[in-house]
Order: sequence, then C-alpha cells, then structure tokens
Amino acid sequence: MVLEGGEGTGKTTQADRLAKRLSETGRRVRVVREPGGDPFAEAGRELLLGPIPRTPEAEVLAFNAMRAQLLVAVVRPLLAGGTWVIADRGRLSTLAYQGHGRGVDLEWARSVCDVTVSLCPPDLEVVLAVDPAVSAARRSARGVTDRFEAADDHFHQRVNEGFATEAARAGVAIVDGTDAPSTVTERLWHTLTPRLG
Ligand code: T5A
Repeated sequence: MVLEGGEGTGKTTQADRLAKRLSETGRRVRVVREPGGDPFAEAGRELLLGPIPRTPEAEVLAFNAMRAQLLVAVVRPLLAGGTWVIADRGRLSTLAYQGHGRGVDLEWARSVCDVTVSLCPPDLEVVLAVDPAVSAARRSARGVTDRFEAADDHFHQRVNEGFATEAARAGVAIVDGTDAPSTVTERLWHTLTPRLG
C-alpha cells in the first residue's frame, strides 16, 4: 500500500497507525518512506531534500532512481517473504511535485514513473487530502525542514491539485485526512478491508 498526499496531510502518522493495526491481526508489517528506505536511498534523500540547485527533470530521474533502489532492494524481498509493506509516498508524489508543481512535462514524467513502478507495482494507492489551511497550519506548527516544505503556497496549491488530477486519472481513492487521526485510520482501514482476505 502506498500513502500519498501533500505536506502535513498525515501520511507518516497514518502509515504508523495502519502498521500497528495490521500487526495486531498477526501480519508482519514494515513502513518505508520515499525518498529513502535503505542506505543508498537515504543518501539520495539528503541530496534531494537539500539546497543544491537542480533541474526538475533531473529531480524526476533522481526520485525514480531512489524509488528503484527501494523497490528492488527492500520492498520486493519483504513482499516475497510475506511482509506487508506500507510506503510513505510513491510515484504520484513525483507527478504532483515535479509534474504539476515544477512544470515537468507530465507525459514524460508518467512514463519514467511507469517504468520504475513496473519493478514492483503497488497493490493499493491512496491519496490523503486536507484543506490547504489545515496543511499550512500543520506545516507552520512544525517549522520549515526541507526545500519542498519551504516552497510558497502557490506551489503547494499546484501540488494538491496535481494529486487530485493524478488520482482521478489513475482511479486512486482520495481519503479526507482532516479529522482526528483515529477517524482517518478508520477510513483508510475501510479501503484496505477488501485486501485482508
Ligand atoms: N518529494 C517526494 C517529491 O518532490 N517527489 C517525489 O517523488 C517524492 C517521493 C519528502 C519530500 O520530498 C518531496 C515531497 C516532500 O516535500 P517527507 O518528509 O518524507 O518529505 O514528507 P512530508 O510530506 O514532508 O512529510 P510530512 O511530515 O510533512 O507530512 P505527513 O507525513 O503527511 O504528515 P505527518 O503524519 O508527519 O503529520 C504532520 C503533522 O501533523 C500532525 C502530526 O502530529 C504532525 O505534527 N497530524 C495531525 N494533526 C491533527 N489531526 C490529524 N489527523 C493529524 N495527522 C497528522
């Protein structure tokens, strides 16, 4: 399962809550994050979230390189061993941030993401969405921590619209993340239920 969405929508909070709930049913569960998840991809994360200038096209390829590393080195072996994997971000983040946010050609970005994700396609993707004011309040409560969080409100608006557009295009469910964490977990659990067997 991949949890997607803009800044402060609650992905990390919900990934941990879902992992706990799944493990209570006797399943082995692991939460991974993008970019990151193993030593090479964590080194890439530092570069990608850092201040060194780069083109948005290079960003698409670099996020996808880190994605390939995570999928092949970590996710595939976990799934093969029977562990459930919850990923904090995936391909829709590249389309929303680099495509809609930074203006990269969407067809090109989609084709790069498709090639990468074919290495280990997700069973389920869900976008968490919150009102922009809620996201802004959560972000400002936490303070600026990386180059994307520091971008202006127009950028975040394009990113949020991008998630909505890409989710509709790909038939991905959008779940409201504005309410209390336990309520949001219930909503997400509902999307998972058909896959629990
Ligand atoms: N990126 C990533 C790209 O540009 N392209 C890509 O292809 C990929 C994969 C990653 C950055 O990289 C960019 C996007 C990102 O900017 P990150 O730190 O991994 O950065 O991701 P962020 O989205 O920045 O992580 P956040 O922490 O901002 O958002 P989350 O995970 O959605 O939110 P979470 O759970 O950490 O919660 C944020 C705050 O809100 C509170 C939490 O306690 C926390 O303080 N909160 C709630 N409060 C009230 N009610 C709820 N329901 C709440 N849920 C959480």
